[in-house]
Amino acid sequence: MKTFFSEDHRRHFPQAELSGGEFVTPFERPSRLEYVLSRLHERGLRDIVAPGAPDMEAIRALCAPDYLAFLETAWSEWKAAGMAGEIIAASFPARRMQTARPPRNIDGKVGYYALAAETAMTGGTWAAALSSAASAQAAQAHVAAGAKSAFALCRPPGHHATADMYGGYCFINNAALVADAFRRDGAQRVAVLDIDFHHGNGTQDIFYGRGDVFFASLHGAPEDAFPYFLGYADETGQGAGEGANANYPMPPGTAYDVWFGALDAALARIRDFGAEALVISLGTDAYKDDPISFFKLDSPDFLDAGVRIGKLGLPTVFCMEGGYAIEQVGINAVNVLEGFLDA
Ligand code: OKP
Ligand code: ZN
Repeated sequence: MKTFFSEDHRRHFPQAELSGGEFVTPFERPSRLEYVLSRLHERGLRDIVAPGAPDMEAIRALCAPDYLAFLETAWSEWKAAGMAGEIIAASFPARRMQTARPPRNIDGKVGYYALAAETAMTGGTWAAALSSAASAQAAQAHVAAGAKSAFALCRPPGHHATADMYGGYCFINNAALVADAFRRDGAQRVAVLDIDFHHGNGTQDIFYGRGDVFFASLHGAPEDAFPYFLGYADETGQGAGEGANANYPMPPGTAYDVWFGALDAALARIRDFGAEALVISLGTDAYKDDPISFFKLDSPDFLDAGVRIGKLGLPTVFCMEGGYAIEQVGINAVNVLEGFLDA
């Protein structure tokens, strides 16, 4: 399996994440990918290439134009307004406020386009987000050209980003770009399976009204876990998308004996849907020692999950999402890939 990876991810490294009322070094940090790269090498998956330039037309087809303009100019506007620190959202359009009109003031705009406050932006964030999207696009092109699978080693991750909001460490929804590209390349039906610990609210939102892309997510229940306001089991899609969304929320302490049942249920739905291509949002934060999550998967469980996914036999693109038990991120992510290849 070929890996697509851009060094430009390093251009996104804010110093601060708002966590528990204090600023901490972000959990989502560049060193995460070092562990994945070293594990890929260790396991002989050494075909690692840099993507070309991002396909901006496809990104513009996915995202709102005003949102993309915001991401591109946010840092210069923030600096021009005399802000001393990194970009952090503080004011949000909450219940019964105006949600259709972005303010002119950059502090207001940041809150308008953010879905949460933990995620800081800096001068390199836009370039890094584009490089992450480019890795996803290159992995998809590789599979569309006939490869059975590919790994997009994306950073920053993407599954919390909607067409018009950033947050949860995500700016551009890489998995959604891949799904849309498969559709454009001729797949009639595509599935996105999100095994990151957190609900893929962005991906769900993007495809909620569409019947051509099935979305399934296994995650910490919204009552207990970020992103808190989406991811319930009764969210099944709407309009043409009715029946094409499946959520598997699970409680604190969930281990593999329960988790794999949800995985098998999601895979059965994907098979029944008739998907011709598969996108995996590959987070490893369901791991037992993840510092911000509450599932109890062990490293061998990721290998088994990969086998189950591989048994679908679909052309598959893996997009890296979360995973913050840094030293195990590589083992767990590559375990999924190896299980898939051995299926
Ligand atoms: C992104 B991905 C830490 C709370 C963190 C945001 C989590 C974003 C997860 N005190 N809340 O899905 O792995
Ligand atoms: Zn996550």
